Amino acid sequence: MPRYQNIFTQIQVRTAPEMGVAPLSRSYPRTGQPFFFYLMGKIGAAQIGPIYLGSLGIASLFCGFIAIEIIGLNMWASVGWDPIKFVCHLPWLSLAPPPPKYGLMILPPLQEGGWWQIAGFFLTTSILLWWVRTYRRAVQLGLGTHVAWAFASAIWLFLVLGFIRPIMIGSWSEAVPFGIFPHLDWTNNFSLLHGNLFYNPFHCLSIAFLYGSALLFAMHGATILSVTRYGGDRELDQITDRGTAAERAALFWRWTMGFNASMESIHRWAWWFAVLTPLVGGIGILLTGTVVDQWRDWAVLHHYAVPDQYAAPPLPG
Ligand code: 07D
Ligand code: 07D
Repeated sequence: MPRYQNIFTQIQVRTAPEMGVAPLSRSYPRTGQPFFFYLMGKIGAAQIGPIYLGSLGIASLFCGFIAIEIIGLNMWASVGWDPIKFVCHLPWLSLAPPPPKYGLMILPPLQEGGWWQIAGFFLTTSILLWWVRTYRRAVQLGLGTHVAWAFASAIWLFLVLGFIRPIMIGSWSEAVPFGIFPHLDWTNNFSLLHGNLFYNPFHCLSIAFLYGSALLFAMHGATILSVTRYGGDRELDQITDRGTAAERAALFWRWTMGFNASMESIHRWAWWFAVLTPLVGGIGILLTGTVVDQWRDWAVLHHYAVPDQYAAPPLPG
């Protein structure tokens, strides 16, 4: 049975479902009767399941469900329980954190941020449990824990935005509201209140890593797709069947830009760029309102902006 399928692999094999390797130590059995789905086979593996849920997975989904339920019901209540309004207005509905007068109070009145706090607690617990699950599944399969640490980087930014920074400032009101457009309004207001986030060097770094991630992803995806005709998508075979796809791919980059990553290092480049995006971003957010209140004033102070918006700083000397 072919193990590596990509978008160009035309044949979909229908045979006994593959159950995967046995886990290294005792764990729950995998659940669900596996089945084949033709359309999924067009974009990945056609076999769906079995899945490993385990106690952490169930606890995480349970907490996530409670969080979504609290957010959804509060939003629905805010339009007078009208189902049509709920659906039509959903992107604009909000569940906001407590107002500033409650500071860091645990469980203020439910209608004044109490529900936000309970939902936040369950959402955070759900995300942390899912993190432990990714870590434990990797260890069980004898893998490295790279996925878990990359996820931890996103969780760092999430915790800075909704937990660590509000605690450092002393008010839950600093945290992000739940809601599709409301969280964008919060993002915009955050930048305006703190004197233009573009002057925060960690925001700059985060953007460079974000754009860099997109560039690297495009380069790597394009490179591998361009050598699938030589079996380049079968990454494992490339270790033994040398002289075809991987070498051509590397040579392409050496010839076009003078330097080529190796088959291993390109994945380290991608991992680091992606991980550094929220990691440096979280540092930038944590510094805002704690160490630096107004980023443009701070830039003026450090001579990379002048008080006049449209003038460049003078040259040194
Ligand atoms: C494609 C993987 C799949 C994930 C998806 C998102 C939810 C939310 C809503 C319960 C790439 C699932 C969405 C579970 C359900 C409710 C009310 C990942 C992929 C499809 N944002 N943000 C979005 C979150 C912050 C910002 C979209 C989450 C910060 C801007 C979606 C968080 C700031 C824009 C979303 C979070 C910020 C968005 C698409 C958490 C600064 C957009 C996300 C937990 C970083 C874009 C209408 C996407 C948009 C968008 C989710 C935090 C800024 C709703 C879960 C506070 C400027 N954000 N965001 O595809 O279209 O991610 O908004 O921290 O323009 Mg956001
Ligand atoms: C949100 C990590 C948490 C997510 C987790 C996932 C679920 C379930 C469900 C799959 C995204 C939880 C998952 C709940 C999923 C299913 C079904 C990562 C998150 C744990 N900015 N900006 C960034 C740009 C401006 C502002 C980063 C560009 C303006 C604020 C990024 C521009 C103002 C914050 C970035 C621009 C402003 C940011 C986010 C351009 C608004 C942040 C990186 C071209 C007017 C965040 C330091 C990331 C940050 C951030 C890009 C402009 C405000 C690089 C390109 C000036 C307040 N901005 N920004 O990975 O870290 O997010 O800042 O104008 O907090 Mg910005």
